[in-house]
Amino acid sequence: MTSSPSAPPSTNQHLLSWVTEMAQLTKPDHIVWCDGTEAEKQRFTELSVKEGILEPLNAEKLPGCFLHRSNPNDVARVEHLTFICTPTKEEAGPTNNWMAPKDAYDKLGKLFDGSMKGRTMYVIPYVMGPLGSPMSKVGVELTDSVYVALNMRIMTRMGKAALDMLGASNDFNRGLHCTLDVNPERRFICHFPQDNTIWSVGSGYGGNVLLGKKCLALRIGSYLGKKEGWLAEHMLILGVESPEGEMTYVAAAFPSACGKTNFAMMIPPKRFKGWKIWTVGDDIAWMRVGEDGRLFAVNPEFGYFGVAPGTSNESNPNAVTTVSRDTIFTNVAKTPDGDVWWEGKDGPIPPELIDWKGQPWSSKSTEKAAHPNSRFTAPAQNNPALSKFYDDPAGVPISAIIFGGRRATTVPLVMQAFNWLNGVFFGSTLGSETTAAATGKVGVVRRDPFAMLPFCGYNMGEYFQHWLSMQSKITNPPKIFLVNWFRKSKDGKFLWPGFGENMRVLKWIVDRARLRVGGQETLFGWVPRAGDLDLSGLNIPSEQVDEATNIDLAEWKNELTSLDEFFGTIGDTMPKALKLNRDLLLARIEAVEAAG
Ligand code: TSX
Ligand code: MN
Repeated sequence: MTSSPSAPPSTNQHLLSWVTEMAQLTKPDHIVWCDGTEAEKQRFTELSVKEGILEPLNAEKLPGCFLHRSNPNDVARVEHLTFICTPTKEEAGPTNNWMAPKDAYDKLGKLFDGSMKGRTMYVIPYVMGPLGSPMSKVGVELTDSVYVALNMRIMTRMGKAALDMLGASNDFNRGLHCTLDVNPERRFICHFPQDNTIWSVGSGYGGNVLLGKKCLALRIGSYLGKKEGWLAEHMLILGVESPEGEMTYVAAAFPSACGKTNFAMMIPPKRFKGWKIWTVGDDIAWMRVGEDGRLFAVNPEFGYFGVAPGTSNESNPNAVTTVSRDTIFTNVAKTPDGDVWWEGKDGPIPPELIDWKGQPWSSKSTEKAAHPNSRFTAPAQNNPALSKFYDDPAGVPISAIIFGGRRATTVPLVMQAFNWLNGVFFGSTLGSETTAAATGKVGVVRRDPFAMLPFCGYNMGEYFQHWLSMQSKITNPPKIFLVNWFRKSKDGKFLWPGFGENMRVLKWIVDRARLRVGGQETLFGWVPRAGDLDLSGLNIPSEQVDEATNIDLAEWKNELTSLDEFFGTIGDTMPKALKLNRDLLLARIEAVEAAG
């Protein structure tokens, strides 16, 4: 027999028998084992173009880039169809949808039965995390989507390397995905933490089908982290290099639409000549305690699955370079000469486009040309600011953890937690204010603790407790900070310029973590005193910075009322220490008020 790409390249009996079992269920016509080679990428790409799954783009402007349009009913993650399937409902907790494992296997099993008839099953072995790292995990995704195979090739270490790492072990995540007919009525994303298994049906969209990312690296990962004593977090990782070559690593959690990718790839302003930001990751951090008691982080991913709209040379030049080659664009608009376009891209708005649905679009159109959740899938190696340690099996030592939200009021530009408890409290309070477009109600805070509400694979109160409990293991802990780039003046203008200017805040954070800059104690944390933040060369009035950094006790009193309500929704697993911390802050505000 000649060697064929479809012959199983593995002798792992656990893997082979599971693939056979899943093939008996889904009944594909063909099975293709992915090896991760360049030749395979070529084949998959040609097939995708032939089948209309990918559209070639202008090879001169965007070498190696392609456009995919998803079904218009399938453009985002579906939280209401995402389930944590633990033996008891309590394990999933009140913030997750729950299905009993047997019910979920039965229900989805019926949908999977014969679902790949006439189709090809791709077997995608992949590693989340650097090869050879004790923190890395192997997954295998079975899918009927060649688009998934091509995306997984960018987002993970995919193919032979994963089979080599797995060896004869039974320790791998079992992922099964079938696109079906992309009917929202038959769309489910089910996680079985106890079985290290993920079943996804009825969607072709990234977050629902690239099972290594949100499903494994966060939902299953967080469950394993709790069980095994580490942290799987929705955090970027970056290195700050000083002109003297000193490196400081920070991890940062922000809810969606706060500019995590922009922050991870930030370019410092002119004033910070010689300073450099290096990207380790833009979305997910796996962190464990090292032998020296510090927290070490790896980025489990190998690429960026980022939101396209708003990406420009103004907001993120490194991302613009990153997506200029070997990138898959999903649901963006296309120019007549085969370039891509989205709202918030540089330059004039093209007069005519093909919109994300494939329809002609003109600048008179009232509809958006690119879908607001349109994406790029791009290799990390394309990023000019990629840290040389992004692939280091040991990870990078984290000196500071930053939590951030999108808040028009209350939360100051930056504040350092007094201690670990206070820092975990910051994380538990994260949230974003809703904009009129989203709900019609402006200024309502939607809580997203640790930016993990949609991604925690178990009970949120127990997750908070896990964070509190990690303190005893991390004998050399990072300092914890809360930031807010989005505070507004009374007349609704952003007070802080943000973007590259965030370097000024980051420098204070680095210097605080290294115990070499001052701060002022407030009721809620340490804040920079006048002169502690380097504002040289920044062309904004000092009163505006004062307003951005101000702490208003009346606003905080409202905040604590809102938090009491939110903590109540977590149920009886809500750690008492966090509730008491909230009560303590209220008591201290009331004492200040009583003193007049
Ligand atoms: O990503 C953002 N960051 C972090 C950058 C490192 N965004 C975009 C958020 C949507 C994804 C920001 N938007 C940031 C920010 O720091 N700040 C703002 C708010 C803002 C918007 C426009 C201006 C200023 C602030 N424009 C001018 O001041 C001219
Ligand atoms: Mn994310």
